[in-house]
Formats: sequence, C-alpha cells, structure tokens
Amino acid sequence: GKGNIGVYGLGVMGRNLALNLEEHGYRVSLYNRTVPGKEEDIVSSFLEEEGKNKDFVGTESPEAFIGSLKPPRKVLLMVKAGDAVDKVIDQLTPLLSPGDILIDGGNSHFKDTVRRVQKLQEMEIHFVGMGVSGGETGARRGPSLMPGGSKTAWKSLKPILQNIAATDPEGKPCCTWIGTEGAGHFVKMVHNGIEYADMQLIAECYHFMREVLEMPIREIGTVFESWNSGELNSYLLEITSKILKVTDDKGEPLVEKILDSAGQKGTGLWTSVSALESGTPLPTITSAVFSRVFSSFKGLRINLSQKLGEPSQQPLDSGEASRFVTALEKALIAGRVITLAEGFFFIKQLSEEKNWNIDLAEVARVWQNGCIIRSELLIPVRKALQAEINSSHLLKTELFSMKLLDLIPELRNVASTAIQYGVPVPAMSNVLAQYDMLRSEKLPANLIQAQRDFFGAHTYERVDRPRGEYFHTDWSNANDKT
Ligand code: NBP
Repeated sequence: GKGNIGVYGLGVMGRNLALNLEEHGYRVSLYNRTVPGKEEDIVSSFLEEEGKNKDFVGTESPEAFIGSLKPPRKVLLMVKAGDAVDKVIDQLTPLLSPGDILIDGGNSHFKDTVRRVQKLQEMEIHFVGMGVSGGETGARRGPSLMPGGSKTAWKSLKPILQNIAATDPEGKPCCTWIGTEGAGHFVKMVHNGIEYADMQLIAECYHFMREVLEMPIREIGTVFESWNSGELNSYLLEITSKILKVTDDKGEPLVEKILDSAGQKGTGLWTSVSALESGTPLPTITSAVFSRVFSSFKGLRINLSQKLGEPSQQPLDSGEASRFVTALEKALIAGRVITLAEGFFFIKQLSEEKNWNIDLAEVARVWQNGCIIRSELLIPVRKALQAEINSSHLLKTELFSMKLLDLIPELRNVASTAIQYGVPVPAMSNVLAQYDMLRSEKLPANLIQAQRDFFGAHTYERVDRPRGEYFHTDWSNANDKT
C-alpha cells in the first residue's frame, strides 16, 4: 500500500521522526537527496539498519517518493534551513496536486515561511512551517511540535502530529496549532532564544560558584542536581549536573578541558534581530547571544587578561559561600521567570502586529515537555497566562509579581558581588536592569528627549500637558531669554 506520510531528508532529525511516525502505526515513505560523487545511499543504508523490518517505503527519486504517497499527500521536509528548503519545494511542487500538504520541520526563519505559505497557496498546496524541538531524542521519543501556516492542513495533520508528540503533565499532546503564516516557526525561534538565555544564566551560576566561591566542579554538579529536584527542575539543569560529573581519562572534570568558545547556528541571533526590528525589548536573550560572541574572541581575551588583570578581592568565608549558593538558586529562578516574561511578551507583541492570535498559555503548555526549555516553572507560567489572558506582561500577573519580590533581593546580591569580583554576569545583569526599568515609573528618557530636541529639533511632550502636544525649545539661547 501507499505511504501515509513522507519524510524528505534523513539527517539526524528526519530519521528519528520517521522512526517515531512508523512506531505510531504510520507507513512512512522515505527520500534523501543523492549527491553526485557521494557513494552512500542514505535511504538504503537506513533501511538496512535502524529501519530494518519496519513499515517504511524507501524511494530513489522525488517522483517515486511523491508517487508512493496516499493522496492528499503529506510530506515532511527535514532538510537544512535556508536555500535547501526552497530548492526542495521547487523540486516537489510540480509533482504535487492541489490539496497536498508540505510541512517544513526545519529551523526556517519565520519570514521565509510567510513567503512560502503565500507562494504555495497560489498552487493550492497547503504549506505548514512547523517548529520541532527536543533534538535527536525528542524527535525519536516525542518532540514538542509548533505547527503554523495553512490552517486547512491542520485538520488532517492533527491526529498524526499529536500522536507522535510528547505529552504534558496532564497527558495532553505537546503539539498545538500556533497560527497562520510564520507563527509556528516564529514561536520555535523564540523558544530557541529562551534556550540561549537559560543556558547562559546556568553558565553564569557555574562561573560564580567556580570563580567567586571557588567550589570544585563536582560539588557544583551536586548543587545543580539538588536545584533540579526543586522549583528549577528542568531539562537544561538536569543535563548540566550530568555534564559536571563526567571526567576524562585522567579523572579530571571533562568540562574544564573544553575550549571556552561557544558556537551558534543563528536562531538566537534571529530572535534578537527580530525583536530589535519590532521594537520589543529582549535584553536577556540578546545578552546571551553576545556572550557566545564574546567567548569566540578567545585570542583577544587571552591578550587582554594579561594586560588588564582582575580586581583584587578577599576570598569569602565558608559560611558566606553557602549562603551564596542559596542566593544563586533564587537568582536563577528570578532569571528564568524574567526570561520567560520577555519571551512571551515578544510573542504577544509580534502576534498582535501580524494578527496571528497566538494563544500564549497554549505555547507555555506545549513547552512543558519534549523541548529543550521544558521546566517545572512552565506549569505556573501557563496557569498565570491562562488566568490573566489579557495581561500584557507576565510580571503583571499576581503570582509572578509577588514571587519576584522575594527573589529579586537575592539576584541583586549575587549580581553586585559578581560585579565586584569582576566575574561577568551579563544575563543576570540584564535580567535585573530589565526588572528595574519595568518597575520604574520614572526613567531618564526626559533627558534623552531634551538632547534629541537640542541637536535635532525632534520635539518633546510635557508631563504637565496632554499627550500628543509637542514642544520645541531653542536650547542654545534658552537662558539668554530668561
Ligand atoms: P542534518 O545535517 O543531520 O541533515 C540535513 C538533511 O538535509 C540531510 O538529509 C541532507 O541531505 C539534507 N540536505 C541538505 Br544539508 N541540503 C540539501 C539540499 N540542497 N537538498 C535536499 N536535501 C538537502 O540536520 P538535522 O539536524 O537533521 O536538521 C534538519 C533541520 O532540523 C534543520 O533545519 C535544523 O535546524 C532543524 N532542527 C535540528 C535539531 C537538532 O537538534 N539537530 C532540532 C530541531 C530542529 P544529505 O544527507 O544529502 O546531506
């Protein structure tokens, strides 16, 4: 018989999603491009190994691939984001019929997805841009899925996608319709931005424990492990505590042997750029992107570390050190809450700008399992977003505004100590600056407006006059007149 769904691209993600789909009772057609001069036939070797004796239909050409599918056809693309997706779309569209569904499960930029949905709509092909999170294991055992695009496709995709997705703590699938156009890929992009920030916050805690508290790596691992059994319970803390316990062949912590120069594939950068373009503050995520960038200038850092040295500080006594471990835990909770607040605020802003009607509480729900940023904290976040659906900011909700009152003093303590010791905490500092800006009725922007008016006659509004009335002062001669 014909395949229920096709997977194009048997890389890390494609092969695991294909195995997941097959395990859930679907007959899966497979295709991978063949590159001239490249010996290995990916489809055949997959069918001889992981795919052996399973319900797969291997194909050797795009024509055979599309021909092997039951109409209306459902095709999941798991190829590298960018040009490859457009090439594959151009290759497949002449073979598809009106009503067929094309799903892009890669990390495509949401703007590309908007364009592709529109283009394929003209050919009556339903294009779905789907965020997939959870890495290799997620794809195999249950990812978090964020589909968006042509809503007509959702009816027939829903049972399949919800079948293979992870489940939330209430047993519901971590897969929901996000919205039209690029909404799915946009939400996945913000997920990755939050992932960057959360990783950076955790890394700053590790750095603080190592540099300020001078704790052995293994002990730091134990601290993360204990945090992970509390309110901070999350996938990223779980893997961090595991990482810190791994030793190399000399019995020394492997993590200390890793070059401190972080890579990135670009989704964090896209998140920051999009936020700048839309005029939404995203300081924690952006500081995490810049932190990776700073780390990559290893040579410059070595040079300047010799030139500039470090501030001299007294070591802490052991009582103080253990108090700081507790403070760090609270600082990390505050960091995580405010990072989520900034992420959800961005989703809300862009959703309104684009008319995507994204349900924030549903986004929090599908992030509760399967994905990289899954954490216990998303449960109350979801409840708060659901209860105060019209709240424009998570920090306005009763639960989180109250919660932060207790956490922020500890974050201030940690961040200011780190600053005195010269240990960089860009994410924590930005969390704090963001919090302080949001809770400040008065900011010094009045002076900025005066400066703008001085050199550019940009005008200003007055606190003692209605909004919308604009004033200009001849600042250079102002005093002469009085
Ligand atoms: P891989 O690098 O493992 O696989 C990439 C696939 O794209 C291969 O099948 C490759 O074919 C195919 N491909 C490329 Br590259 N260029 C192509 C072209 N011009 N035409 C047709 N096929 C082409 O990547 P992956 O980790 O499976 O990621 C796939 C997508 O999923 C990416 O967008 C990625 O960002 C996203 N994603 C990855 C993860 C993760 O944890 N890895 C998580 C979530 C999302 P070949 O075999 O001939 O080279």
